[in-house]
Amino acid sequence: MKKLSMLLVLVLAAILAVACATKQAGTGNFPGTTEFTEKQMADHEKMGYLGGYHMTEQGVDCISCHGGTAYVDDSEKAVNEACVDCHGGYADVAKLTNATDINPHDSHLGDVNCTSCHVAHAPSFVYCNNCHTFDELQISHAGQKAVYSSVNPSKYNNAKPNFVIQTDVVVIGAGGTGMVAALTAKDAGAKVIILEKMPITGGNTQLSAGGMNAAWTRYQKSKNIKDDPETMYLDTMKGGQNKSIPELARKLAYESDASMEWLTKNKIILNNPGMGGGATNARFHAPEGGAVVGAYLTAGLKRLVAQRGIDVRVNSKVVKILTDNTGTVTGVLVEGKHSGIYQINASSVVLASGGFSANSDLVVKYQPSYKGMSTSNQPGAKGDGVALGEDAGAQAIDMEMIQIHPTIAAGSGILITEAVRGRGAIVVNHDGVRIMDEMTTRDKASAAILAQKIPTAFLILDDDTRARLKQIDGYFHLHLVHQGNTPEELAKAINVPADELKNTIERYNGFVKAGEDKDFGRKSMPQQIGKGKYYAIEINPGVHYTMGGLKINTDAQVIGTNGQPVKNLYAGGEVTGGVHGANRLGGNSISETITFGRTAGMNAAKNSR
Ligand code: MEZ
Repeated sequence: MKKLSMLLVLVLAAILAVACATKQAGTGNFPGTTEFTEKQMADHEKMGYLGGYHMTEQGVDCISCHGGTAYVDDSEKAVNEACVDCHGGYADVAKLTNATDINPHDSHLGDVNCTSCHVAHAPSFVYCNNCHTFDELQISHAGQKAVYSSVNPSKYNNAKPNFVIQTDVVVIGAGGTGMVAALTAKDAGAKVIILEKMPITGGNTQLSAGGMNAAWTRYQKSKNIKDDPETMYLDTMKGGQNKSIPELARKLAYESDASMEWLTKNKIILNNPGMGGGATNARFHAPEGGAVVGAYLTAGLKRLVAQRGIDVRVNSKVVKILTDNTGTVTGVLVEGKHSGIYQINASSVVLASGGFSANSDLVVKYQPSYKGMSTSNQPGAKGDGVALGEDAGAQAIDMEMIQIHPTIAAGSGILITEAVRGRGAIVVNHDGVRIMDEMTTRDKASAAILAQKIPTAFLILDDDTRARLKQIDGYFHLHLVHQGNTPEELAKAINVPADELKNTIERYNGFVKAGEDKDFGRKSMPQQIGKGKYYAIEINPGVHYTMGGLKINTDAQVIGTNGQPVKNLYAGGEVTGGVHGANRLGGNSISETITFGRTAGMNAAKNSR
């Protein structure tokens, strides 16, 4: 009997080893190249990787996680389904892990792949800490956090793809612009594949805080806010120091209401317009109650993408845009996490891969004085799209035009939305003195902070401002807010002179009452400061947005170095240059995402017919 069970164990072990080690033909488009020998699995256990732990400590075999073969697709769908089968979904796991008030299973990223953090055959890491600094978040089987590199297309000049597939439209990047482009192309009848190099979708759009600029919308009308596209266009030009390409800025403004209607039709409701920096009218639209826009918007877009059954591939990095000998784009080369290099032939390619704020080498190359600054961006914002586009013959413009946002929470990458100022906060320095018109443009607000002896400052607000903007609750949740029952108590909490802070608040309240800011000429002063408690958030400027990028025309066609459109290549969003000139207005990025995403998707689909 003992011998029989020994034999059974050996047979099972042999089956398991074969299952893990055999390179499978796979199904669908991915042959799958992941293979681990028994010895490697034992090493993974020794090195503390999750896969080895599951196998040796928990008795879980490869088949249970990999769904019957060693084949793993790049998006790791089957593996993630297996995680959820055993451990439950996000909501279930959130309940088990709410030991701290910051719960990564209940985050603005939504239901992302478990394997974004819990990695089986390499060290795990807390993905949130790419942007946050949550020292208290621990994860088992952890190692260093992942390092994301930028792409070098010329390295792939002679690369041989493992296999080739075909589609109508390839979209590079699954942030807001990419998802909008893909949805529009799909609705126009095209077969679409979205490629995303990161393990999660959402891109920078997911982190976007304040809102979307749009002029003369149904939501403004319902609140009797007067506005018009021409004023939005003029504000955009002025804010960008008149360096925008006028027809692109004009398109942004004149199509903004149609973009808002597109969102409304798709049940994404941004019905809360407020003031944004550099805007003449309240056109900075947030969701209900002033909730954070990015998480809400991307959740809606992800839902639509899933409903349409669009093929979204994460962990899939485009390493080269392919062209024929006339310079016409014919497709892309992809490096899949598991499938290796493969080729997609496509009639149209849309670049929607974002900017380069998270590529400090590139930022410093164009703006040496930004060395060492934090960024509000997700770690994948490396400027791959510009590198890929230039390699395919496109023209990059305005690369030195890089925006720093004045209010990044000090010591972190967390953006404190400018809507906090729009809803009533003021900015003081470490002497407790106001230093700017808080509603000025970002370049000027950042310069005012950087000119201080200590180059950080404090947003000062009260319970009234808090009540007007739901997302402020999030800053409390992240432990970013100091508080006091009086100005003096608050001054003590942030170590600024109490008399000065009290005088500053009283003086500002006098300006609000008189309707005139005698110190800085601030126009929009919604209310006095003094209801309920007093709050302060320490902030400093950080790299936020890259205005430069690939040149496009109003049809979202990418322009080549010869001044002509690169055939079959489209782009939208932060990967492009020319819409915002030297300085983008807050709220114009989401507007650009929807408007240019739709144009790129529509024209890419038409071109593929
Ligand atoms: O458009 C932005 O970058 C934006 C609105 C940021 C913010 O302050 O909320």
